[in-house]
Amino acid sequence: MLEKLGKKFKIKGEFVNGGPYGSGHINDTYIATYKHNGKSIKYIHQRINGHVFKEPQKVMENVVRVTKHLLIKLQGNGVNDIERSCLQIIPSLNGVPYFVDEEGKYWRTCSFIENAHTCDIVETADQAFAAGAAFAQFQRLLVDLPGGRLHEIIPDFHNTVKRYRDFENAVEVDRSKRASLCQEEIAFVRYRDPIVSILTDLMAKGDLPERITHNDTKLNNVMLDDKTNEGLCIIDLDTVMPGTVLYDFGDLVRTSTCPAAEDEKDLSKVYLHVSLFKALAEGYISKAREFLTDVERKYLVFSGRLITFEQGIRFLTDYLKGNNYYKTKYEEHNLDRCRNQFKLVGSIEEKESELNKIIEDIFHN
Ligand code: ADP
Ligand code: GN1
Ligand code: MG
Repeated sequence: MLEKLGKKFKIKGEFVNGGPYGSGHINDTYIATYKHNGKSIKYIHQRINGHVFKEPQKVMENVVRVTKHLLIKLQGNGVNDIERSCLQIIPSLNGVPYFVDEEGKYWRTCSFIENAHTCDIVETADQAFAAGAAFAQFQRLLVDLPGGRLHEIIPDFHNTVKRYRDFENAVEVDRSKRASLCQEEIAFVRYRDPIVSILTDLMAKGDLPERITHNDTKLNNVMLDDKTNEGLCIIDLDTVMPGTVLYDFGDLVRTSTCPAAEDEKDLSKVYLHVSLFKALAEGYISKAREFLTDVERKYLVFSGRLITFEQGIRFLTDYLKGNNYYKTKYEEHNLDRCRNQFKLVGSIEEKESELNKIIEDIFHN
């Protein structure tokens, strides 16, 4: 299958082997190795999830605009490892950045970034720092993207009010007859109803600027250099679109400060680790200091709490609706993920004033 697929893209050389790759929840990712002029060259092929991304052409339009701009900026900044610092999209034989198969599914291909890795679970403060710095740099480089507004790939993607409404709707419909099994989690959500509109209200009032944001800043969406462990390249650009930088910082807090997997069932392992948070914030602010407004600064810690809460709501909603959105390995997987996220929300809430103090100290140093 991969060999046949590879022939649809401008790939040089002979197919050697390939297979499934990565641990994402949405798209299907494959790695393929080719031999060209005696050298081994790898590529990533991805089948875009058509259920989640209704207009894959628009996804790829955004990705191409963003990667082209990043490339120019990196060149201008004198970065020497440009090929490994920005995703390189390989066009299809027709010259477009995707190929549509006989089932109507969209595929894309990019160069494989060598000598780099992603982490599913944060292990060291250096990793948290690197992720924070890399995503802030990504936001910074996109501040002057020319052309019109990017496509809003998934409208209301981080609109927590809308996510809350979807959740209430799923409870009411109770399609899979599961609401009775998660009364505690439902109560957890409802108790926090007052916080859901805080960021959307600030955006609506114009107090939070709209910027180009990544919107899926999971730790495993940044490639770290094998040698230096520094952030090298931001990947998974499907949801790059207009948003607030707080969505990105919030998702970094969610995934880079807790030393356990997102689906860890032993909740004693799930908590916000303060020194990881400090490293993440230092990394992020080291590159974002110059463009963050006072309001953005003020809500950094809150964004971690809100985006983690929103993610828990999303997992719970998917569980209630019968697991149609995220890939799952077993029936209760989304419920376990939700419980995990809610445990982390509680931990962030407990430490909120300490974390705000850390942020203030970083800005004053
Ligand atoms: P998903 O949307 O499913 O999360 P990603 O684009 O994040 O898909 O890819 C899944 C994983 O594949 C990543 O976490 C990373 O480890 C690996 N990966 C993706 N793109 C590349 C690349 N260009 N070079 C090397 N590894 C990659
Ligand atoms: C999905 O594709 P992946 O695994 O990087 C999801 C994110 C969630 C994340 C939770 C398009 O990201 O929004 O935060 O799972 N992506 C989409 O792990 O919904
Ligand atoms: Mg990913």
